[in-house]
Amino acid sequence: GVYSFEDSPFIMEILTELRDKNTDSIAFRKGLVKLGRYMGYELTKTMDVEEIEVETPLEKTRGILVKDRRNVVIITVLRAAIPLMEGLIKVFEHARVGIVSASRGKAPKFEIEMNYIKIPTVKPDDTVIVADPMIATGSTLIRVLKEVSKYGRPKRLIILGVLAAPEGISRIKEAFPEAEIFVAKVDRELNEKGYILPGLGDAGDRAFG
Ligand code: HSX
Repeated sequence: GVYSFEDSPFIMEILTELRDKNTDSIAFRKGLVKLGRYMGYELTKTMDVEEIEVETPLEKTRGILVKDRRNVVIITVLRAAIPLMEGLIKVFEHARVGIVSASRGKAPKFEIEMNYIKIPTVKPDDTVIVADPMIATGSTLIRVLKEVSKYGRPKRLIILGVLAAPEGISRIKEAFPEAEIFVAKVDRELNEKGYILPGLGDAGDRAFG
């Protein structure tokens, strides 16, 4: 399924700041880091937990361990996902991290070029989180997911983005039905250049200049 965080006022406020064309790159990067952290926190609510016993200085009591939090692989799609990853790592501090570069060519073909791929082995109890702020046509992520699937089959395959266009979501769901897509918001549409509307512009340019 697709999960959006439209019912979270704080996440929506950060998204609003990212959309604002007057937000400079310092604030834009900080906003992406925050979204990584808070959306990562929301993700933990969907993870398996284990009941454990804990000893306080006074007595024994029961506690929990978010088991899946320890088995996370984050795949960072250069370059806009770097700040998002930084935020995610604050929640998933044990994460192994894969880095891939993928850039989309111009309309109408939108061909994807991948020059750098470094992905750790994916184990059966891993949760793979592929981070890319913008899911427009979905071509980038489909290409990345094809690559990631060569490294092993995870327990869960999660895509974490900020904005997605409906077109991109349906293409990804068709190619990878097992993928769970988490985005701050699903936006209205794509324009003919493949930009999300209303969107926030080019996330890489806005974050890094
Ligand atoms: C932007 O374009 C994003 O960060 C993604 O990597 C990509 C999304 O476009 P698409 O492949 O979904 O159309 O640079």
